[in-house]
Amino acid sequence: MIYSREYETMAREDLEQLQVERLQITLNQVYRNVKFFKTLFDDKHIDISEVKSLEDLSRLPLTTKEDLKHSYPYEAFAVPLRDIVRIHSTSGTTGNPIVVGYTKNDLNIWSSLVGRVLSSVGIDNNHLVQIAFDYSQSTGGLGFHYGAEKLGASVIPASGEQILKQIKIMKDYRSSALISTPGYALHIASELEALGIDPHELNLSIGLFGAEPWSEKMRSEIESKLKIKAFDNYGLSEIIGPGVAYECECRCGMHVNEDHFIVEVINPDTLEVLPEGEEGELVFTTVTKQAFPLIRYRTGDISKIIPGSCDCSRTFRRIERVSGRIDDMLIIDGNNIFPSRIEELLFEIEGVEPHFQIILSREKGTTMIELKVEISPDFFSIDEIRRAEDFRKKITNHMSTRLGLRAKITLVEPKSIGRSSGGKVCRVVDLREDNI
Ligand code: DLL
Repeated sequence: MIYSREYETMAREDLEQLQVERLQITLNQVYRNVKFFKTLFDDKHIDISEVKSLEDLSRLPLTTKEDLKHSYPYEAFAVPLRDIVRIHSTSGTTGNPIVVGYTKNDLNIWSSLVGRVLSSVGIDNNHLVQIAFDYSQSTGGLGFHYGAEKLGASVIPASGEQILKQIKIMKDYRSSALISTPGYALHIASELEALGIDPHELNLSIGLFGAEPWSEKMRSEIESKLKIKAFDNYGLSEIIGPGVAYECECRCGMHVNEDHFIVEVINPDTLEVLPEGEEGELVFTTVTKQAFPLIRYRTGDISKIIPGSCDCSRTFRRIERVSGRIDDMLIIDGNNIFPSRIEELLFEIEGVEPHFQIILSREKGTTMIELKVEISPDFFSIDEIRRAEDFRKKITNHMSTRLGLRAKITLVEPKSIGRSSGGKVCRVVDLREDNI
């Protein structure tokens, strides 16, 4: 089903004209209202009135996560705080998060864009939609909630619930669609198996998954274990949250909501714009956002624009499933974690050597995290086991309270974590077979 047929199937020429007009408005808005963009454009001698076509976009400077962190909390907002009605933030970045604001109009657009995502996989007002995304600062829970309500679906906000409660809700309320990370869907599947519940006893038919990388292999596994059809969707908080790109029933790439976001793919080293079909880093420019507009934002996500058109009749271009990151950001159950942040936190604890290793594996669909930490030889005598246990708990608490990272902490002897010939510790060992 096509939610906004007028836009989603617009002739390319008209769409591109609309993009240029909206881009020009956005450029004026950021130049006038966001000090960061004014300084950036002035420093690079950019005259925004000379941006007259989509090709001109590539002459504008790129924006990075790092740039936005310096605008903490509200410096990058393009409207006064009195016009902001919702605030979310990113997780996992070093130091301060990136705070993203929404005006009433932004929220309206956001829920329509999520409405498109849901409609494209067949969700409508006959569906009972169980949302298992976090409803707090991250954008997944509330983003999908408002989109599903806008469609008139019956929404079950189930995010905070334990897995057994999720399953009880799924069974008793007869949920027909599950919205979560793909990892969580696998976790539910394993738990159903353990409980001896046949998925045919459920009413579930559609799964809409995103917020973390997954593979075709994982899609097949989820589909066969839950007896559903599973779809991918992509988004990031800085751009809007979920609602940036979505699979349709053809499942051959994700359509970008191009009337609101201009997509480019760049070579992350040379920063050159790449042609369709070539893999590189996704870059987005928002063209309708009021509170938090972004120009040429580097996502760090690797993908490509798929050439050609789609059988579904949508004219929005498609991006391929995200195949990885250009940086070392880890996505664990939908949460973004940078190893550099773990390092920073470990340094705050006296007795920790600057060498650690993160080991990721999957158990019953859930990501298990082990953090191996080398301890200083001067810090423990051989008999101090109790002290070592307290120390382990201290690291466990530090990671959990400061980063939300629930990891098994293993203390290891100095120099016991493998080094490369250059002496570098391999920071991440990812044993999750289906993770890309
Ligand atoms: O993950 C927004 C979202 C929520 C999208 C629910 C889809 C569903 P952030 O927490 O800011 O926002 O994380 C954004 O997650 O840059 C990607 O690296 C990764 N990501 C999101 N969707 C996908 C996907 C939300 N379908 C970061 N496949 C992005 C692979 C994804 N990676």
